[in-house]
Amino acid sequence: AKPPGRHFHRDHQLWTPLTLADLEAINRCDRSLPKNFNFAGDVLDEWSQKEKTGERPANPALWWVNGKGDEVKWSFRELGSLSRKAANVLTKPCGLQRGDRVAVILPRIPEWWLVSVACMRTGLVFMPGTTQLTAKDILYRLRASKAKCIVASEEVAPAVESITSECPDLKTKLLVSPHGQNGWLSFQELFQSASEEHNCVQTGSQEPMAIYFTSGTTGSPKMAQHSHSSLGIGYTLCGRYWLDLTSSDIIWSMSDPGWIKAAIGSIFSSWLQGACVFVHQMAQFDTDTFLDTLATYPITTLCSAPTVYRMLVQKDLKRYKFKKLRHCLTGGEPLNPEVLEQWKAQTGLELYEGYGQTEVGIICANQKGQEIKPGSMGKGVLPYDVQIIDENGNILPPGKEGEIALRLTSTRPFCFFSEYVDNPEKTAATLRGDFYVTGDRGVMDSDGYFWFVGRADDVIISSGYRIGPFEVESALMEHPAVVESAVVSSPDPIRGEVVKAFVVLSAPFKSSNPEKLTLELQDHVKKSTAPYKYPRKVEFVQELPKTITGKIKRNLLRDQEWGRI
Ligand code: BCO
Repeated sequence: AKPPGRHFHRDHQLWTPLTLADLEAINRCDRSLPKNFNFAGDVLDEWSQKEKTGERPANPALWWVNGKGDEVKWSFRELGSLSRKAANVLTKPCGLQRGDRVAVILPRIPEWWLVSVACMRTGLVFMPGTTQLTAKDILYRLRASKAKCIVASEEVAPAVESITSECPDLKTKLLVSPHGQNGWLSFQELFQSASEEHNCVQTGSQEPMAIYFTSGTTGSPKMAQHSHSSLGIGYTLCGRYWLDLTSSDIIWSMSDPGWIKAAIGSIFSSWLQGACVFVHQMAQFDTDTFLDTLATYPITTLCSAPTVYRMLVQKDLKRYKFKKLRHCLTGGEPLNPEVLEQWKAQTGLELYEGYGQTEVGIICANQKGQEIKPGSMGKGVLPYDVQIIDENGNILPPGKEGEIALRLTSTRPFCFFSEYVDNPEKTAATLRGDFYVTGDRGVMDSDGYFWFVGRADDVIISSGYRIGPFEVESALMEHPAVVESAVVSSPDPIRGEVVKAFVVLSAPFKSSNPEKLTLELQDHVKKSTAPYKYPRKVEFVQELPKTITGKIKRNLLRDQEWGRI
């Protein structure tokens, strides 16, 4: 039961730091949320204190390499002072104020961590995006969010430049690069002269902290907004029991900084436990470099998409001796049991799958110490009550397929996203009776293990990316060869599923060479929207199957692809 009206220091004058046990108690619903919470002030600065008093091992907070001999190692104390400098850059020369939204589109460079923590310190709402975003994607994000500032790297700057005039709310462009550019403030230059003195803002626990864009079946991506506590406190149990981290560990979670998985693995879960976050900035993903990294650095914990493990088990893993690796995790898409078995046979290590969503974080996991059932994504994790429900919101018994859902108590769980910004209809559509519906279908067995079946809608989960068919169809429609198209998932041995486009050609292109036209369309999509969404398979058809009202039957095409009809 919750202790009645238990409040922490910010509501009284007494200052007692929140301990990890306090944060765990909040996650177990044994304590109420504090009125105020700030991850930078309440967690990172506490680890900095523990470093000072010798209560934390001499393990960096951030360890970054780029494979070209460059290396950065920061303690929590250094991360503290550098992120305070970055906070002063954002508030002083950039003129940003608490609550302003900041788009952050950077590759895996140390500055991404500095800017993210600086946003927390100043109460700015950060909106990470992958560097694969095109000018059109960035324009949509800046306009939809009315972002005041964009922080970008050199490779993204030209795309931003091309659309800036269409973004009236954008006041500041901050470039992270050793070279200056007209119309941009230089992060490096301003950082040099910024003060290390900064008072962390006492943000409210439920105050907005971050926005992630998520794709659905229809329309453009939605803005899922998270609060300081949903991200900053909500991953305490995940870090301890799924990632099995302590302050002596070094975790390599290799998601691109644009995805919430990077925030989970490379900020919140890891730093809540005081672990070291390891980052390898690879120019391009490459299995040899990946394996060499595990053999070179004392990484204890690895978290990567199933696609990466599917690529790795193609190699002769016995040739590699991993320096310190002891715990491996995966999530973002379903893991095939064969890959788990192959990984275990070759490395002697288990693979602990977790399942979650940008909106609600980790929902199910194979936690350390729990028996793994290959092919299952584990059991529901606290504070969630995970159930399988039918279309009317009734709980289904074990063994029955239905929609994976989270039972809601009288208040919205604190670790939930707060809303889809400016989209009350889509926010409301996630609720069915007493449940939040994930949009994924699954089965729970009699031991309480969950098994993923597939999406309830048309969203495609490929290589760990969630891809909305509408976005790909819209990109294809811009090409003169395309009269209409239907985009569905298709099986793939490495990527789990890939994007397949069924295309009806316009008259002038009907006699084109199909291979050449396929490449042209793929190239076109890569330029129009983030390249990871491009259709890896294209089939030209005379017409698309439709309902009597003219709606394209994507489900029919998908079932055909998966051999279900
Ligand atoms: O495979 P291709 O070469 O044909 O195409 C690739 C790239 O070459 C291409 N591309 C990239 N930038 C380009 C470009 N083409 C033209 N111009 C550019 N500027 O586009 C394709 C991109 O595909 P990719 O990203 O899958 O690349 P890659 O190298 O095959 O990487 C493989 C993975 C596995 C490393 C990558 O797919 C990956 O990181 N996947 C994981 C995604 C992830 O982290 N998802 C988590 C989402 S958050 C979540 O699930 C919530 C959980 C609580």
